[in-house]
Amino acid sequence: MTRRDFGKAATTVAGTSLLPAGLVQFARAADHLSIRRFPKGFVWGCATASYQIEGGANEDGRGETNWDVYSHTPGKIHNNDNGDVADDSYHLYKDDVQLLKNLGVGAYRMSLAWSRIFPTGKGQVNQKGVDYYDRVIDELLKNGIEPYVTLFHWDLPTGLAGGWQSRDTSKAYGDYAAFVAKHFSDRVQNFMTINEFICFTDLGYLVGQKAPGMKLPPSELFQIRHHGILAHGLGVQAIRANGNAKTKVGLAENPNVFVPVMETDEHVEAAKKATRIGNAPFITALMEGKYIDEYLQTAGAHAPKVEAGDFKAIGSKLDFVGLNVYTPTYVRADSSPLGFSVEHFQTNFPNMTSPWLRIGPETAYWSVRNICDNWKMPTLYVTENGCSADDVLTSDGRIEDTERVMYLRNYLMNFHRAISEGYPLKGYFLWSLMDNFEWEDGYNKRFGIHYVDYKTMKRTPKLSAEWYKQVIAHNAVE
Ligand code: GBH
Repeated sequence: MTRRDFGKAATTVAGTSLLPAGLVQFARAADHLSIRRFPKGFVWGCATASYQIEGGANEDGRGETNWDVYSHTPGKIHNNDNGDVADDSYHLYKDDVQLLKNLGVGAYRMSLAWSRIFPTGKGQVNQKGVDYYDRVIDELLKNGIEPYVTLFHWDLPTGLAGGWQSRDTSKAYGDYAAFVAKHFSDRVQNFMTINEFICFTDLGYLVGQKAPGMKLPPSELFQIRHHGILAHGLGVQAIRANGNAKTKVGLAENPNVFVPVMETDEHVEAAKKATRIGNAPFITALMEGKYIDEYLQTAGAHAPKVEAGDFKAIGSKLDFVGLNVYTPTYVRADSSPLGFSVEHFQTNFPNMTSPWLRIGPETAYWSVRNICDNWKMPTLYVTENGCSADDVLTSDGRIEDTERVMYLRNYLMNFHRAISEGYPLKGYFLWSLMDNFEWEDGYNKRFGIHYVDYKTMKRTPKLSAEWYKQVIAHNAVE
């Protein structure tokens, strides 16, 4: 008899216990630990984003975006790849829905290309772009899969002069969000305003590693970040005003996840504190409806211009917070003025094939706990978690991505720990359904659980897809 059967026998026979109370408890604990079953109704899904999978860059009136320009600038993207064709999901979306169906997921996190709907970011609606998303959403629903829709995953219409340097972009975003909610909320219940603030603000305008690839002085960044969170806030208000009673709104954010070096009270406290201060420009500002003092001190004379009403919007109550979870920052308590410090990574710290993707399964647990311990959270979703791997096709057409399975299993076990401690994590979206355009890494880094042959566009399930299918079918990580 396995521990699992033992657990079942001990607890379920005709409602009467076959075992003394102490032993029943032991059996339950063993059952719990070895099976790691997720709560009933837990949402299993996969995630993608428009520019990374759609292709169809010049079709049906889609307007130009910052990523079109950036990826067509020689030297910016690995191999000078671009998203013109990507996975061609623009045409193959029905096949992709079948991939999802075959996995057994209940939900799919996708993003809308703003410039398909408003080619220049504002003004006239492009009906053909709307029709495309109607087709995708209807196809998902027809197959019993619930769409979770992100409104902005970094592909910004270039028609919006000044991009995120301009406050007008935040306003245009609000109008776009109003249209989206009005048009799609009869079929889409869950909306995410924005994906990962830091990637389209800091990395786009300071580091210059993502579109638009600018390297502005740090002093300008505070205002750009403010426009990012303002867009979110105006988006929440617009979605609430134009959705219906069932509409739920949140975002997909990648807070810096601080992992205590040891799980002792002082280091756990340090991680909590670091979470609030280390994410001050973004999630902290949203949750508290203000910039905290520590942030304003850092900004000094460069503190963003905040207009009346901005923080009313930015601090809008959310129905859920989505977390994109990848990699840890280790933190410890110390006697510095802030009371904590971050540990440096040793050069041999293990990572997946993307150099930045350091492997720290406990990141999963702390991503949820730090957020909940700082702020009251009704509902959390993991809106992204996954990894790159050097996938190769075997001669018989298989992909044995055991390292991806290793990564996913260990992270999921740690999400499960958070749930078992009572944190309100309600769903998990694996990044990604299939290999796709990995931004500045082009097609060189594969994050999918389906392998994409970019010559033929054929999708092949990897071992990790087979594994994820079992997880979903059993609602458990085994
Ligand atoms: C997510 O970002 C994105 O939402 C998704 O589109 C993407 O495909 C996926 O992850 C996988 O990358 O080179 O050291 O400066 C993840 C968060 C933040 C990870 C920026 C890469 C660059 C680190 N990303 N980071 S570094």
